[in-house]
This record gives sequence, C-alpha cells and structure tokens, in this order.
Amino acid sequence: MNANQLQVYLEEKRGVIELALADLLDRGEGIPSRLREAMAYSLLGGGKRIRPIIALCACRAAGGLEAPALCAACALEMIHCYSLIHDDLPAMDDDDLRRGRPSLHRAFDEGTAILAGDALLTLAFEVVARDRSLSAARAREIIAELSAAAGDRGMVGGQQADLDAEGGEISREELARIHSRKTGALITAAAVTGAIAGGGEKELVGMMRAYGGEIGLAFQIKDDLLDVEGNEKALGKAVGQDRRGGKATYPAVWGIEESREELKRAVVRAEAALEGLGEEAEPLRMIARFIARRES
Ligand code: GRG
Repeated sequence: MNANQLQVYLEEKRGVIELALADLLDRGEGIPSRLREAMAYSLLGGGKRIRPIIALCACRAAGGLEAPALCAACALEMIHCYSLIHDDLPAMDDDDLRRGRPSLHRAFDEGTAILAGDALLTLAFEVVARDRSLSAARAREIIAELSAAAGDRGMVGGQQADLDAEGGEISREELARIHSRKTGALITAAAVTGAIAGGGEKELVGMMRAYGGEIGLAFQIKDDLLDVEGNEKALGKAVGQDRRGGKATYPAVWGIEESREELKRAVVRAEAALEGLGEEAEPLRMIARFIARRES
C-alpha cells in the first residue's frame, strides 16, 4: 500500500465510522435537544478518527473482518471526543479552537460542554455493552480495557500528572510516564480492543499492546513537534500553546532533533511488534508510518 492508497483507505474507513457514529447518536426521544446538538457538534465534527481506524485494523489482523470491532471503535472515538471537550475548557487548556471550529464550550456554553463530555463518555460503555455482534465475555473484556485506559490509571491520571508537571522541570522517564497514560493508553486500547473483538488469541493481543504503546508514543511526539513547527490552518488549532502553557513536551525535554529521532525509533519498534504477521497487518504498519508523517 503506497501513501495515496493509504489516504483512500483511511478516507473509506472514516466514512464507515462516521456513519456508525451518527447512527449510534440517533437514539430517539428523551435527550434534551441542546445536549444532543452539543454531542453531535463534537462527535460528528471532523477529526482523523485514528483510534477507531486502528481498532478496525487490529480486528482485521486478528480475524479477517472489521465489523465485530465497529461498536468498540465508535466507543473509542466517543471517549476521545469527551477528552478533547474537557481538555479545551477554561479550567484546563482554555482553547477556543478545535478541529478548525470554535471549541464546544465556545460554540455552546461551559455547562453544556461538561455535560456533553460526560454523556459521550458514558455512552461509550453503553454502546459496547449493547453490541449484539460481541459475546458477553468479549464485551466485558473490551469494557474493562476501555475503562482502564480512560480512567485514573490511564488518560485521566495522565492528564492530572501533566497538570502537576506544568511549569516545572521533569525527567525523560517522568515525561514518558505522563504521556503513556494521557495519550498512549487510549491508542493502545484501540489496538487491543480491536484484536479482542476480532477473536485474537492472547499472543496477538499482546502484540497489539506492544504495537499500541509504540504508536501512542509516536503520536504524542509528533503532536508535540506539530505544536512547535506545524501549520495552524492544517491543524485546526493554535500552535505554540505548549510552550506558552509551560507544558511538559518532547521538544522541551529532549530537544527537537532528538525528538525527531525518537519518533523514527518508535515507528521502527511499532513495526517490529508486528513481526510474524503477514498481509493482514499491513494497514497497521502503514498507520505507524502515517502517524510520523501527518501534518494535522
Ligand atoms: C480531559 C480527561 C481529560 C483528558 C485530556 C486527550 C487529552 C487528555 C488532552 C488533549 C491534549 C492533547 C493535545 C493531547 C495530545 C494528543 C492528542 C490526544 C491529540 C488530539 O488527538 P487527534 O490528533 O485529534 O487524534 P483529532 O481531532 O484528529 O481527533
């Protein structure tokens, strides 16, 4: 698969995920219209959909099909959207722009943004619990993975550690610990839950955990580099925010050149984690390279 074919592939997968997300949001009566509109504004308002795509690809690597992972993939995107909504709030990063549009609390109001984030987080678990294409045992395993990745030992814990580190000096090890939870945990959960949905054996799930850890790291380093040298228009958000906010980032702790080198090494390690797998893992290999190349 060359770079153009990958773009077409990613676009096609995005389409599948967006249809499924719209469908899952459309749950009839009983939801206050302002809350429903706020959830849709965030969940259907663009984004690369990289976490759900990874889940579909990992499912395919495990069992040949992607369909069993579709609900888990949507759940991952819901959790991701909630985290972005809350991260943009004045009490956190206070960002006015997200995905090229006003952030949710700017387009609506802070109270609605908090509630829409809460509702997306809880909907994620409902969606997997109600997924009829999964056995009860697989659904339970997926919910356990998602909640561990999102919660106090995962993304929320990483976010707190990041807040605590703001403005101070930290070591490379501490930086890695923060980001493996804040960004890495959910990306790892994407690869792992996709493999579980596809019926992957323990060994394959382990390979996906290793792969996910490396691409999660690569994703964060690239994100930090884009904040230094990226294009505001392509990113759909302001650049230079990390330095202004005294954030713990790879360029700040490792320097730009070494960050670029570590990014390359993480991609090599991610591909090595897939060793022994064949053609079925090709999209996962391409995604690892795409993460390092992305401009948004
Ligand atoms: C508020 C609980 C809570 C957690 C926030 C995800 C996060 C933790 C903060 C976002 C800040 C940030 C820039 C993190 C770095 C990596 C990241 C999650 C980038 C945004 O994800 P993309 O690039 O976004 O996948 P799109 O818009 O493409 O979905």
